[in-house]
Amino acid sequence: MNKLIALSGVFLFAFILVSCNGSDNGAGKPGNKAENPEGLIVVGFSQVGAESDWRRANTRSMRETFTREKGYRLILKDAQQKQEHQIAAIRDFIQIKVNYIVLAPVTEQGWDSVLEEARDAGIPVIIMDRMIKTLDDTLFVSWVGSDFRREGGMAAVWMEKTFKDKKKLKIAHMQGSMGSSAQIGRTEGLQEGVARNAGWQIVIRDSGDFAQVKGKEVMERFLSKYRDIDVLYCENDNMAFGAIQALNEARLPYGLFGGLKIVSFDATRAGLEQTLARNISYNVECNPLHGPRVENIIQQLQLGKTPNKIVYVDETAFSADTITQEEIDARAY
Ligand code: GYE
Repeated sequence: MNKLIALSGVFLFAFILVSCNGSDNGAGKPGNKAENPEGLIVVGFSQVGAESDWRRANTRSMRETFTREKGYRLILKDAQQKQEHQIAAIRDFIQIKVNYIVLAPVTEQGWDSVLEEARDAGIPVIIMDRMIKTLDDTLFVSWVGSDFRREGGMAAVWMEKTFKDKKKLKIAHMQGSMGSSAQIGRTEGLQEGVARNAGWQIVIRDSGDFAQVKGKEVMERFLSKYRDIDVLYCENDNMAFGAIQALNEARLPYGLFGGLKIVSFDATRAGLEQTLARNISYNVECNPLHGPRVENIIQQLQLGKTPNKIVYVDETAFSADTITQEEIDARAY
C-alpha cells in the first residue's frame, strides 16, 4: 500500500513536471504574449539534418539569430533527413502552441495534411531553403531560399563555355537527396544544358544524398563502371569532397592535372578552398545564412504586415581561374 502511495506520488510529480514544461513552452497565437510568462516569441524549427557544411552553417545562422537575448525561444528539431520525423516535429510544435513554425523541408511532396493542421491551429508556417509542392499556397505565409534551377543553369553555361571545342562531353552526374528542391532544380539546370548541346551525354548518374561518405561511395561505383569522364556534375560540396577522396585513392587525375573537371554547388569555405586549389573547377554559390531573413519575416508578421510570399536570395559562382584568397577569407560559412 505504502508502495502504491509512493508510486502515485512519483506519477503526480511527473505529471506536474510535464505540465510545467508544457506551459513553459509558452506561446499562444502569434503576438499573444499573455500566455507566455517570459514574453518570448517561440519558434519551432524543423531542420533537415546535419548532412553537409551548408546545413550546419544554416543551423548556426538560425541559432545565432533566434536568441533569448533578442526575445526568442528557438526549439530546433533535427529530422535526420527523414520526412516522418519532420511531420512528427511539426505536430509537437502545434501541440505546445509555438508562435511560428519554420520548416526546411527534406522533400517537396507530402506536406499538405500536416500543414493544414498547423493552419487550423492558427500557427504561421515559414518555409526556408527548399520548397514544398502544394496546390494550396495558404499553407505557408512565406518562403525564403535559393533558385536552384538558376544555380544549375549557371553551371551548365560554364560547361558550355569551357568545353565549347569538345564534340562529345561525357558527364557523370552525382545528385543530391532525391525529391528535394535543391536536387530537382540543379538536375533541371543540367538537363536543360543537355537539351541545348547535342554532344552532351550523361554517362552515369546516382544520388550521394548530399553527404561526403556517400559521395565517396558513389564516386567509387562510378569509377568502377566508367573511367572516361570529362565532367563530374556534383550537386554539393560535401559530395565533391567525397568524390575527390575516391579519385585520389584511385590515383586518377582531375582539375589542375588534367582528367575530369568537377563542378560543385554551395561554395562553402571548404568548397572554395578546393576551388582555389583547382580541385573543383567551378563552384556555384548557395547561401545558407537564412536566420536574419526568417527573422525579418517574423518581425513583419509581429507588426501585422504581410511579408513577400516568395523571397529568392542573390547568388554568384566562383571559377578556379579567377577565385582569390580574399574571397575565401570573406566567407562567413
Ligand atoms: O546544397 C546541400 C544541403 O537544400 C540548399 O542541402 C540545400 C542543400 C545544400 O545538404 O549541401
